[in-house]
Amino acid sequence: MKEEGRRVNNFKILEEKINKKKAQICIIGLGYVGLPLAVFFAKKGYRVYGLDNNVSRINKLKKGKQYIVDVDSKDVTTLINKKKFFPTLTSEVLKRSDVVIICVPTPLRRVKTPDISYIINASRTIKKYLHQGQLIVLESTTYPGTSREIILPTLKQTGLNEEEDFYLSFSPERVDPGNKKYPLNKIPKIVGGIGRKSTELTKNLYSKIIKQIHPVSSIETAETVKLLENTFRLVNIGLINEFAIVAEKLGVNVWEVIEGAKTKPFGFMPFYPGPGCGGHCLPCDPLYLSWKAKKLGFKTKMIDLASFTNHFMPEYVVERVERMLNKNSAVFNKIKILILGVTYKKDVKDLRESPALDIIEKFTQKKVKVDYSDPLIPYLKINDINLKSVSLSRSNLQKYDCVIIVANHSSINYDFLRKSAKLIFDTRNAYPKDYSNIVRL
Ligand code: SAJ
Repeated sequence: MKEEGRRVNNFKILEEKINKKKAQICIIGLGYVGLPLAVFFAKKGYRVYGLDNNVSRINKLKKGKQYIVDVDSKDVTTLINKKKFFPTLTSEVLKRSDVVIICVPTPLRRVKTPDISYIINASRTIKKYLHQGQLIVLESTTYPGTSREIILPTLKQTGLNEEEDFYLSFSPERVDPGNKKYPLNKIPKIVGGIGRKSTELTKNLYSKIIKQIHPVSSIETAETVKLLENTFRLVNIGLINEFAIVAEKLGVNVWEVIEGAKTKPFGFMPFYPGPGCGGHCLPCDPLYLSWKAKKLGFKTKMIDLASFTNHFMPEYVVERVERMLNKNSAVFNKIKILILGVTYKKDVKDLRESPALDIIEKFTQKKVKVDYSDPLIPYLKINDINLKSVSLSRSNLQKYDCVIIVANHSSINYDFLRKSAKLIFDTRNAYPKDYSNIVRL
């Protein structure tokens, strides 16, 4: 077939496969982003390969075990039995895949610089099997330029060309773990291709499972949209955390202040103070932007300042508790503390960057006896500290000089807790009303 003919054909062939649900899709990375995406496409009738290098994950999926809060393991089993979803460890499936969606982690290195090694490895694996008419989509949050500067050159080493032989787009994931109001298919999707055809094909693909698709003019624009979203959250969380510190000095209830400000029908969006900012996204993603900006000769300040403030909150929590207990003339290293809820946010079984871990470490460094209780986390290992979740019985609660609410899980019986604990430091406004034995952040 002539060069031109083949290239026009690639676009039409793939478009038709997508429309007829004949396109075979491979999702690389079956985490909180990749697994829900795989399930949605498979439920729509596509044949989906789930490629992950984590043996226990693949085994769990094959045994119908759940490990992602937003995915029902029964769905996975049904889709596997219907031969629509194939969890696999072997990258050979890429040979048969018309669409490849990369959903791998993009963490930070110890020195707080981007670690895109997972994206690089995925690109090299895809390159081995890259063929005519394939669409590659990156969903992992990363710095603007990653697709064009890292993925594209890797794929072009095959001698194939973008927009003719293969297609390449960025479409940021927007999953909010545990948010039942906004499942994946109800969250508008940003798509930006390396060229017009890539954007078109990606828009068509996602429109099969998501109502609202928002195409943008370039792949860098799509990468940057995502970073604006998370930087916006990080900076506002930093702002309200600093506000909480000032409010305490002013002797006003910051939660009441926020409720008051929320009555303004325009120009205000509520954020809430807390013991810190955890999760695998917000503490990390914005630093991808500040890193790239610095490379381009501009030192950002807001992101770094917000990160600093958020990272200070665990220390602030310890200092507040110290002050509270000193008032009761407790000798600090004789007291016992219970941390209630150790995950990075309520009702999500995830410890990554959780402020509770910093709080436990800081108390331990002060030689304070600290335990934790969390219905989602039976055991906890922090460096050489090994802890087991304490049950919330009245006799147990009575043993602690202070209970600190760090993750306000919905399953906790807060009325029982209030009536059983000597003193509660509530960092999440779990108790909107005042009680004599409860102090708020
Ligand atoms: N937090 C506060 N105050 C707030 C909001 C959050 O202290 O007002 C804390 C939380 O307790 C948590 C951390 O910040 O420790 C992050 O919480 P989050 O819900 O903002 O972040 P994630 O990582 O669970 O999910 C977010 C998504 N969240 C929302 O949009 C509500 C969204 O930004 C992304 O889809 C996702 O990160 C991602 O993957 O980037």
